[in-house]
Amino acid sequence: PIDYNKVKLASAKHPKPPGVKFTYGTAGFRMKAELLDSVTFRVGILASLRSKKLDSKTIGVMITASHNPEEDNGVKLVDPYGEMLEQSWEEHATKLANAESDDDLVNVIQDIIVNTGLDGSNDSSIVYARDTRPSGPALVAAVEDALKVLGAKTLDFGVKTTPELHYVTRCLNTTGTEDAYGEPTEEGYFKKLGDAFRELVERKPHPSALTVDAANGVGAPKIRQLAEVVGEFIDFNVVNDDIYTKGKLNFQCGADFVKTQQRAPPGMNLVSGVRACSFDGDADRIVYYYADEDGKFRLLDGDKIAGLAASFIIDLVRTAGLGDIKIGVVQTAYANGSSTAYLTNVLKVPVSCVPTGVKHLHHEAEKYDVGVYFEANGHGTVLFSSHAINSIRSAKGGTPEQVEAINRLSALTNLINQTVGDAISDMLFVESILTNKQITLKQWDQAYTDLPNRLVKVVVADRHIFRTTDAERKLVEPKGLQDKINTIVAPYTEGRSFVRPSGTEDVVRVYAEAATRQECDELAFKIAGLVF
Ligand code: 16G
Ligand code: ZN
Repeated sequence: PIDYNKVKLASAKHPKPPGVKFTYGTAGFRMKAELLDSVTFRVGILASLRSKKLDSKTIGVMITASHNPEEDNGVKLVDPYGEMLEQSWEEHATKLANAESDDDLVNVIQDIIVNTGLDGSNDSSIVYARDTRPSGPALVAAVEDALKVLGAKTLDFGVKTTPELHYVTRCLNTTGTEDAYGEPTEEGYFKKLGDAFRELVERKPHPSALTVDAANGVGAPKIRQLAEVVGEFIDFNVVNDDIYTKGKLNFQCGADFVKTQQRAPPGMNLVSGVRACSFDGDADRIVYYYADEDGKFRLLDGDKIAGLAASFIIDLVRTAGLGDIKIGVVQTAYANGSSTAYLTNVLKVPVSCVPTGVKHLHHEAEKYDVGVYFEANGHGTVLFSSHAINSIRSAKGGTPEQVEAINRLSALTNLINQTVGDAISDMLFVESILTNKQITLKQWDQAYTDLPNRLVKVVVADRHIFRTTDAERKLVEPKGLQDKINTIVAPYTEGRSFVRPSGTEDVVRVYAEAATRQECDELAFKIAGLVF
C-alpha cells in the first residue's frame, strides 16, 4: 500500500512552483529545465501508478527535450510495449503536475486510484533514462525520490537515446514470451540492429562513408558504439559530436535545424558527393541531404524516407509472393503534396493523413499489415502486424528470388525499431535500401520533386481559439476563417495551405506550398496575414 505520509514528506522536497500551469502535451511535459523538478517527481509517481494499473508491467520514463534548446528539458512516459503513454492517462499526468500542495497531491493520487480502479498495493516496476542535457541528473534524482517512496522496482538505464528506452521497455515486458522483442540491454539493442543490417548488406558493394551530424547530443556516443558492430559494412564520419561543451546541444545543427532552415549545419563541408544525415538531440529523428553538382543543398526528409521505405517493402512483398500483406503509409498535413501524389499514383499504396504527433501516426499505422509512418520532420518507423510477421516467418519461397526476398523482409522486422521512430535504426534501414538498390542520394531524390513549401510561426493573442478538423487540414474555428483561406488558395497552381495551433509552443503555424517558390512565399505571407 502507498504510505501517503511518506509521499507528502518527499513531495515537500520537490515543491511545485506556484502559479505555473503544466500540460502533458504531444511530447510529455517540456519546458525550461529549472521549472521541472516537481513535475519529474510527480511523473515518477504517475509511472508507478501506471505500472500498478498494468499488473506491475514495466513503465519507461524518458528525460529529454529532444530538439529543443539545451536549457529546456522534458519528461514522458513509455507504455509496456514501447508505445507512448495511453492518451486517457495524459489527463492524470496533468492533474498530478498541477496539484498546488502536498495535500492536493495526495488527493489527486487517490482520485486516480479510484478513477482507474488500480490496486495501490500492487508492485510497480520502472526503467528510466536521460539524454545528455546538463539538467538531466538532477531530474533523474527527482524521479528516483518518487520511486523510492512508492517502493518501485527500478532500473537506471543511464544516458540513452529516446528510442533505446522505448526498445528496452518493450524487451523487459516481453522477455520469455512468444513476442520477445530482444535482450533488454544496450548491447542487445546494438546486436539486434547489427545482425539484421549484416543480413541485409553483406555480399553487396559498400557505400561511401556517411557523414552524421549528431546535434551534439546523445546520438554521438551511440553512433560510435554502433560502429563497433557494423563498422565492416559502413564508415561513419561523425560531426557535431561535442556533448560536453555547454550550449552546443541542437545549436545550429541537428535534424530540426536542417529541416527548418533547409541548409546544412554551418561548418559541415557539404560538397557534391558527400552523403550526410542529421539526428536530433535525442536521436529519434533523422533527415538526409546532399549537394548537387552545382552545390545546391538537397533535402531528403521524412516524406522522402517514407517513399523509399514503402517502395522497397512493396517490391520485397511482391517478389516474396506474400500478396496478402497489405501495406499502407501514414502522413500528416505537413507531408509535401508531391510525396502524397507519388505514394498514391506511382506506388499505388493507400495513404492516410492524421493529426501531428507520433501517437496519432503510430496508431493509424497499426491498422495495416505493414504500416509505414513518417512525419516530414524525420520522425517515423515501420510497423509489422503479427499477421505480417507470421506470414514472413512461415513463408518458404519456391525460387531463390523468393527466398531472398523473404529473408530480407525478415531481417527488416529486426532492423526497424517498431516501438517508435529511431534515427539509428532508420539510418541503417535507409543505408540497407540504398545498398541493395545500389543507388545514390541523388537517384533516391529523383523519385519525385518536392513542391516549394514554407512554414511560418505566427504569435497570436490566444492560440486556443484555433480549432481544426480533417487531420488539421481545415479550421472550424474561428468561424469563417477557413472560407477566407480557401478563397486565397484557389488561384494558386498546386496551392495548399493550412493553419493549426502548435502543440508545443505558444504560436500558430501556417504551412503553404505551391508550384513555384515565389507563389509559395506569397501564399504563406497572405495566409499568415489572415491569422495575425
Ligand atoms: C512533438 C511531436 C512531434 C511533432 C511536434 C509538432 C512526439 C513524440 N513529438 O515534438 O511528432 O512533429 O510535436 O510540434 O509526438 P508542434 O505541434 O509545435 O507543431
Ligand atoms: Zn527527438
